[in-house]
Amino acid sequence: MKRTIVFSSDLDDPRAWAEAVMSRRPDLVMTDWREIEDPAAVEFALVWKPPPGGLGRYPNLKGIQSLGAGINQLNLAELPAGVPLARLVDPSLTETMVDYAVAAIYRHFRGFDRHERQTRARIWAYAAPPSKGDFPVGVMGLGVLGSAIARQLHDLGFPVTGWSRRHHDVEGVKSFAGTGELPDFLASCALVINVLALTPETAGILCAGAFDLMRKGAYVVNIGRGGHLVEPELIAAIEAGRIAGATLDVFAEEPLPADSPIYRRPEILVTPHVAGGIAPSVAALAVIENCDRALRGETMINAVDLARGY
Ligand code: NDP
Ligand code: OXD
Repeated sequence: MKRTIVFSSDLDDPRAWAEAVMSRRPDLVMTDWREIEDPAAVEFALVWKPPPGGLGRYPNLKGIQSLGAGINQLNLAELPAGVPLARLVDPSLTETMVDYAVAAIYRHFRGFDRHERQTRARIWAYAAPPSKGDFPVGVMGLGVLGSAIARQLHDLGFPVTGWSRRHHDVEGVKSFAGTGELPDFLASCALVINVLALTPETAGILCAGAFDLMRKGAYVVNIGRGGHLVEPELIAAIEAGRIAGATLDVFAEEPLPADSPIYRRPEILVTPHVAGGIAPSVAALAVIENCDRALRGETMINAVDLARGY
């Protein structure tokens, strides 16, 4: 008998996912939520966001796999009680996040953001190329993605620091941890890139108080979640000259509304939540592994600790 996985996402391609999973495992059937005929047959869910009405409509659900590394797109309070949730850790996602981080950081480091504005204004302003040694980068969050980004930046020759809940041992990266060490971490960076998990403790962490602690003229890159950033306080810090510019991939409201003041700041580059990408053909392996585990009643890999929030 085939075991049924329900698929639900308004961003990802259901056919590509069904092909990636079912070509490897003919004993599994992955079906878009709109085409499920018997909700009681569904035992596993692969979701970016749950279908309308929620996942409670599947009485025999044994596991939920997020279609992202983060889980904040899901309303945890509305998930069926007692059904375990796992987040996605996948090499294709890590690679795209590292690439995005490096591209965004180099753009600020080499002043391409400034040169773009000068180009439009027909200004020729020579400035000697900066030295990496004078451009320490701080990575907020040294989890799966943050440590991969920090490692890559170190290999490229940037001085790198990292901040997380606990200390982490990443080669060449000075690790800070906890709220007590946050001020020293922030003061150490010419650019801060955020890739924290969003929890009640980290919500709003990129705020006026944090910008005041950073070096004058520092840059901010946010690829974590929109809820980490207090958007009006970033705009105020840019207007005051404290923060020189920002690259933002995630927003409190997505899509970012067309009348958002963020669009009016030339120092801010907006990308539409594209930092990380998941290749179904690669990530299907992790999904199948977790499906098997959930169906056997075993703990899924990268299971979310709901009490901790990530
Ligand atoms: P991990 O769970 O591996 O890492 C989360 C990090 O957050 C850990 O380092 C953790 O600390 C830290 N953290 C959590 N709470 C606190 C706290 N209170 N104080 C300090 N640090 C804290 O997740 P990933 O690295 O896989 O993903 C990180 C986030 O990136 C996701 O949650 C998601 O929101 C975002 N993301 C965005 C994408 C995009 O396209 N923009 C794509 C993919 C992910 P510790 O290590 O000590 O536990
Ligand atoms: C994720 C994301 O969490 O794409 O994976 O935001």
